[in-house]
Amino acid sequence: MSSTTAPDPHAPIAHTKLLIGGEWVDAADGQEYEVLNPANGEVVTRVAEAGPEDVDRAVAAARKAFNGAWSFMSPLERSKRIWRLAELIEENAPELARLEVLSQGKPYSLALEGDVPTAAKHFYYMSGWATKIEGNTIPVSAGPNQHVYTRREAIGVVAAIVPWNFPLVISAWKLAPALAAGNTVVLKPAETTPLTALMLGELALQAGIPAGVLNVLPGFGRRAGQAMAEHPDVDKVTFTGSTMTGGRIVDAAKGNMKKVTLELGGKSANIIFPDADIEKAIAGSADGIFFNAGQACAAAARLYVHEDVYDEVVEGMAANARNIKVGDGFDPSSQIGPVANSKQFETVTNYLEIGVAEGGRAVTGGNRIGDKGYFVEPTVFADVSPNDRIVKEEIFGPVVVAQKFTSEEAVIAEANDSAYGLAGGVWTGDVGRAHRVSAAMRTGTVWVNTYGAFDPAVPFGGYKQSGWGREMGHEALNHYTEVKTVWIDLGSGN
Ligand code: TXE
Repeated sequence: MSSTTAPDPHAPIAHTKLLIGGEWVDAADGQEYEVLNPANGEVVTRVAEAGPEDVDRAVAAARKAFNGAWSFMSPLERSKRIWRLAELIEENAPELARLEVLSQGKPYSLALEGDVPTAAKHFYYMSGWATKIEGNTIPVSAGPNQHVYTRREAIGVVAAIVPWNFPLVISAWKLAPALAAGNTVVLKPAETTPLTALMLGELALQAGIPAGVLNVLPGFGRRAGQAMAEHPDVDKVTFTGSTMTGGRIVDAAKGNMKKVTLELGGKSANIIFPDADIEKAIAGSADGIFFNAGQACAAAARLYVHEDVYDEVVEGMAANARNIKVGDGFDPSSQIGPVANSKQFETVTNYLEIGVAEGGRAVTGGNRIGDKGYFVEPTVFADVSPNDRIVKEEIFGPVVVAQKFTSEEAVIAEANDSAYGLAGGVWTGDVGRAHRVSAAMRTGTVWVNTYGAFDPAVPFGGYKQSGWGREMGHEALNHYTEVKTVWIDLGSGN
């Protein structure tokens, strides 16, 4: 915990309206909804609820800014303002962290020292790219005196739809490259966690990012989100969330063939070989699943342990789980907070029952904690079978399922036996094995002797049903640009 004074959960919240074209406005139909604190169910505030008419207004504002101020700004100016936004995020870290805890539930220290600086880093990193988006000159064989080159141009108006597990960080994953490439954005935070996105909108204005470049619409997925994905004047949708909703977005985007990138669910396999540093593997694997109460798309949810070290690892994971202090995010001793909303709490507790019904053995955990708020015990299920629902399906809570394996070949087959392909982990002291298994895993990321490491420069995304495209790094930037080919016949000069 940093030395910053403890935040006041009841201090006023500055922004609860929609941000459209640089103005804070009510929803066109006057709708509002309550944001609840997942630690106690209390109403944190009411926010304006965007509907289709507000989406129209926000898209129009984004289009105007795209055709106007933002396009006319030099790459260097754009870069400086994105950099300034990163600085403002750092300068406002305590308030951003407070807002994140209020509606998401995570520990304040984690928000303050993790989420907020991470969000800033994405803007710092991407600000540098704004001045380095280059095309190529291409030698062609089609004839003499042909001059062919490409330009990378902004796509236009981007609809960014984000979830509730890392509201600020995932907004940054999308906004930073979108803005660096010169796009304008309509951002819809998840309905339960709109507060940091709204503050980000305020900070973008303070950073000199022109009105309309970033519009923020709190609202519900089936209403505002759907309207954004369907909107005929949106050029691209970038989405993070469930695979099921990703499918709906693809359908909705078809109308005008929007570009779509999706970062979806996962059920990542984490493999511990007997030649690994077992103590380090246990600590990393526990953090890989219990961090953020298991609400991470890349969570190390399926644990595969070699038979020689299985009992030791399972017991080590259970001991680690038992030691985790679960509590209100504003309690400095809390290491993980509640599950972030009532719907997700029902999902997780339902899976705990399914796990037992399927014959899984809860070595530790398996229950909710208390009867107020959405707290769930960190849970280790052992003796599960490959076809159990708790092994196949994404739980998205602090629940790990452990299985025993006997050979490298067998564990690779089991690890890859998943509809998802987001990430995976390998713990081994054998460098050959590390590379062999990494190459064999059908996932967008493989961590070796570590888990859950991220950096704004490093691409992240899924194989199979875990998504389309990549977040972060230069790869992400490409998803926010169109490639234009310019082909010129230079003539003969005669
Ligand atoms: O997700 P949704 P939910 C997984 C996790 C979780 C499950 C359900 O397994 O249990 O998804 O969570 C917006 N058109 N992940 O229901 O629906 C919605 O408003 C447009 C994994 O909360 O995917 C929110 O902003 N938008 C994940 C966002 O989609 C729509 C993170 C995510 O909500 C929409 C979160 C629609 N028709 C959940 N319907 C990850 N990959 O990290 C909803 N939304």
